Amino acid sequence: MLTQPISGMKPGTSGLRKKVTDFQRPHYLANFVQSIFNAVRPADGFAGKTLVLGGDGRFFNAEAAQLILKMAAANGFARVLVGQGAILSTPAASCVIRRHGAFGGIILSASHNPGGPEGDFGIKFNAANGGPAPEAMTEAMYAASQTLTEYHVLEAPDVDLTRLGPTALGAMTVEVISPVDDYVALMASLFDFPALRALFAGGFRLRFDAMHAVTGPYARAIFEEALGAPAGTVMNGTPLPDFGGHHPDPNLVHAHELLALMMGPDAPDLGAASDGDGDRNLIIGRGIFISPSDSLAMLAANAHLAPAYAQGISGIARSMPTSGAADRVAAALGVPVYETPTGWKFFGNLLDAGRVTICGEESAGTGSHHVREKDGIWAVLLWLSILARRGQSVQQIAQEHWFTYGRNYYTRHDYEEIDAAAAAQLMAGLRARLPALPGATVAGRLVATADDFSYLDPVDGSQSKQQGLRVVLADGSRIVYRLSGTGTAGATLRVYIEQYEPDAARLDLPVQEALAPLIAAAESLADIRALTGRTEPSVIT
Ligand code: VG1
Ligand code: CO
Repeated sequence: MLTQPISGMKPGTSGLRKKVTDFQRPHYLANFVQSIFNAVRPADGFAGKTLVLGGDGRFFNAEAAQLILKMAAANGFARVLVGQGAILSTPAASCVIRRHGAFGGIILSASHNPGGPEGDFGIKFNAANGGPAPEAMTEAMYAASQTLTEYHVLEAPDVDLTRLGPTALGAMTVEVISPVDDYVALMASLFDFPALRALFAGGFRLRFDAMHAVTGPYARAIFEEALGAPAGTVMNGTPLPDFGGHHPDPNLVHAHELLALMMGPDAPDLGAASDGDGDRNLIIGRGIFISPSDSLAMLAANAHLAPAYAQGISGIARSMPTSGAADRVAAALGVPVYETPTGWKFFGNLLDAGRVTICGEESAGTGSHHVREKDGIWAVLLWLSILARRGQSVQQIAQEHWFTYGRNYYTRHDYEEIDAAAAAQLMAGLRARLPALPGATVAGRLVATADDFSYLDPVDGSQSKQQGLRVVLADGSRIVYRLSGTGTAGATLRVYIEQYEPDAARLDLPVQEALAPLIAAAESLADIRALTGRTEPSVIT
């Protein structure tokens, strides 16, 4: 089929994300899928190769999957493993790619972004290691999209994706697989399921909010069926194409029903939630929210309590804006810590090289070397394992952790959908002022360093520049500014604020209060009000 390049097909932090209405434009999806194939095609083509396909079930998932199957057939793939109903969570897709030795996979998801006809859609490619395409690969896809003149699609009727098993599509085989089986087997190999069954049999109460997104079937199969938690443990467990009209974003704003339950008089022992595509996690104990940065540190410190990590961990990686809480754990364990740019694609090389076992991001993402994506249900299972072995509450574990390591007070303030030009101006202005900042006073403290984060991958030597502006104060406190790479309208400014508190008497302050001077400084340093017209952030996490 002849076509013409379409502008703007530049993958961001996690794949190409646009409005559903963009993806519905003539040739749009086909152009991008062909650009992926052109960018990753080996010299000898796709003969004999297997592709994995699935998505988070959002609006347009089913139509997109049918087109991609016909394009995979016309591009010469031998086989596509597709989740039943074209469903696969992001971590499950990573698991299936690895278990079946696939060439790679296509995941249809815009993660935590809202869905429905007016919502967002997205598409990402994962390589043979199960991880998100590295930057060089996404750059090649973008380049391919800019010179595309034709795409290949087989003329054929739609494939029935409701029935498990193989179907021929041209010379290719479409194998419909259970979206959950491989993933459940992997989880059972990492964790002590009998011990977790005993935990629930003893009356432990979990509430898992699937937010009407992809994790519902996975959570039911694992928590309710395999581990014997009572029916109703999983709430909002039926995936809906528009997520019930909500943002499937597991944070304190969008998971407010769960938050209210966990702060109430009859709170369960553990509250958790995941996002649209199942790679994020929110952890709330009875009466206490655990920030994702703290959760990463606490999981790393206690990972040895689960069978998969009983021999210890080789290292920890965290994205640059993620708090330094995990660094203190790494130091205590005597293992290295790596600071990478935002986005899971930067962890792949470190995991493949065995340099790290546990990775995490402040945006509610944690994972390990078991797959090459962050993994929401995995994080809940590791928390459950720790709670089972330690026999303490989430609150006790958090307090002991802070007592041992000190506490990294942390918050992120997001200014969503601001004018893109104003956002660029704000960042450029601040970037230009960075060299003059060291030695100046901010929030009553001296600025120690100020820079634009750049990352040199220690495994393949690739470099990624302009990954966030950081202002570090003499006491180690930090303010970080960066623009989101996952939005579909305007620009989103993220401001990350962190302060370390070693004083045992000051470990239980309200977070926004503990950080108030830094929050005020972050606003004035970047002139946020004047440049964006916003007097307050749209979301605080
Ligand atoms: C955000 C988060 C980042 C995460 C990415 C994808 O990116 O900050 O940590 O890896 O989303 O997560 P950005 O560029 O908007 O800050 V998901 O769950 O959307 O696949
Ligand atoms: Co996600």
